[in-house]
Amino acid sequence: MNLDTNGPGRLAKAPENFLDPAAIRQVMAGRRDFLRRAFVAAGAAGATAAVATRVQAASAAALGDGDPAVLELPAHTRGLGQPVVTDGYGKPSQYEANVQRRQSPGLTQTAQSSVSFAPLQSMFGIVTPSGLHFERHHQGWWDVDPSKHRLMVNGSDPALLRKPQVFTMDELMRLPSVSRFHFIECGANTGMEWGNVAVPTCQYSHGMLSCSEFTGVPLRAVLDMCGVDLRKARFVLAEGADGSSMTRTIPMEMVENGEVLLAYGQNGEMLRPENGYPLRLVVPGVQGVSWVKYLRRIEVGDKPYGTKDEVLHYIDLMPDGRHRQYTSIQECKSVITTPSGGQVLLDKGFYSISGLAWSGRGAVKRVDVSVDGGRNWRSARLESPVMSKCLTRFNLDWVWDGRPALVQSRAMDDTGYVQPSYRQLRAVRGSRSIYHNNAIQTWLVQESGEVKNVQLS
Ligand SMILES: Nc1nc2c(c(=O)[nH]1)N[C@H]1C(S)=C(S)[C@@H](COP(=O)(O)O)O[C@H]1N2
Ligand SMILES: [Mo]
Repeated sequence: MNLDTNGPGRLAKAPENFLDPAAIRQVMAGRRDFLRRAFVAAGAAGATAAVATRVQAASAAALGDGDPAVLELPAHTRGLGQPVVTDGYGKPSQYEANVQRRQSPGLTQTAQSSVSFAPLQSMFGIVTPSGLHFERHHQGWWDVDPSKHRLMVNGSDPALLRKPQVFTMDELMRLPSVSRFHFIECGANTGMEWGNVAVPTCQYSHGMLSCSEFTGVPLRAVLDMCGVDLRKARFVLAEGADGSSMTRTIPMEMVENGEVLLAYGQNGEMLRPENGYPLRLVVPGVQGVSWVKYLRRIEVGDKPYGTKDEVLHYIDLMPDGRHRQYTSIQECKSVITTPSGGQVLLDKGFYSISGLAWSGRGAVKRVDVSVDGGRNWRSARLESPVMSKCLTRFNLDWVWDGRPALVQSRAMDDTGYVQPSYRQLRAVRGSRSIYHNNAIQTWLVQESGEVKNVQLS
C-alpha cells in the first residue's frame, strides 16, 4: 500500500465502522482520493433542494473544489425532523448497523446451545450496551413471565437454614438494593486460542466479555432473612429455571462479604431476556457460568455439590493429563481493541491505542503496552472510573511509523499478579485446555496497515 505521508497528528481511524470491504480494497490499492470522491458523490446525490443547490453553486464558485460536507446544507438543516416517540424504545443509528454481537460460524452444532460474541472493537468506555451483551445459552433463552417466576431458598438440611422461603419478584424487588459495575467473562473466553491462532478479530478472541451496572439484593441479606447458620452452611447451590439445569456451587465466603447479588437490573433497566430476565445471580470476579440466569433456587449446604457443570465441564486440563476443578476466578487479563485484528490503519501517524483490562481478584493497578512484541513497555493511562472486578479502559498515544508493529498489553491487578505471556501460561497449563486463557494478546500491524492476530512463541 502506498501510505499517505501526512505527518503525525492526522488520525485515520480503523475503518470498519464506515468503510465496506470494497472501499477498503480501493484505499489499499492506492486510491487515496477515494474517500474524498465518495463523499462528493454522496453529497451530489443528496443535493436536490433548489436552495441547497444555489448555496453549493455559490460556495463552489467562491472556494473552488471545497468539501461538499461543509458547503452543502443537508436535509436535516433545512427540514423538519422526526417527532418524539417515533420509537417508544430508541434504537441505535442506522449507520451503526454493523455493530452487532456475532456467532462464530461452525463453532457449535446448534444455535440454542451456543454463544454470541460482543463487538469489543466498536465500544467505548467500559459499559456494554445491553443489546450487545455477549450471550451464552446451554439450552436457548426465554422471556420468562416475572409474575410467575419464583425464587426458592432452602437448605440441604433444616439445621443450615431455619426458615426456607419462596419469593416472588415483587417480594425481592421491595428489599433494599445495591447497584454495582462488574464484568462478566465466560471461562471459555479466548479458549479457541490455546493451541494456536484461531480467530481473526478481538470480537471472536475476547468477546465473551461484557460489563454492566447490575442492580439487585445481596444474597447475604436474603439468606439472613431465611435464618442461615453461617458456621455450618459454607456453600451455596444456584439453580436456573431453563432446560439446561444449570447448577453451580458458590463458596459462602463470596456471599458473606455481600458481593454476590440476586440481580434484576442491568444498566438501569430490567435484565434482558437473553441475560436471564427476570433474575440472575451476579458473582463478581467469577467465570460467567456461575452467574446463573433465570435463577429459581438457592440451596445452602455444607460441602461443594459436584454438579455436572463443575465436575465434568468448566475444568482445566493440565499437561500431565489431570484436571483442575473449581478454578472459577477469572485472573487478570487485558486486550487491545484498537488497533486489533481485522482493522486496517489507513495512514501513518497518530493513533490512540485503546483497550480493556480486568481482574477477578480486584482492581486493575497498571497496564503496560508494547509495540515491539514485548521488548519495550510503556504504561498506559487508566481512565476513570477504575473499579474492582470491573472492566477498566486504558489508552496510550502512539505514532505509527508505517513499519510492522507487534502490539500487546499486559495488565497487573492490585494483588500484584501480572498477566502472563503465552510462553509463561503454557509452561504451567499446557496448550490443550479450553478454559481460563488469560495470556497476553498480540496484534501484528503489517506494513499494509492490515492488523492480524498472531502469537509469539
Ligand atoms: N440458566 C442458565 N444460566 C446460565 C447459563 C445457561 O445456559 N443457563 N449459561 C452460563 C454461562 S456458561 C455464561 S458464560 C453466562 C453467560 O451470561 P450471558 O448470556 O448473560 O452473557 O451465563 C451463565 N448462566
Ligand atoms: Mo460460559
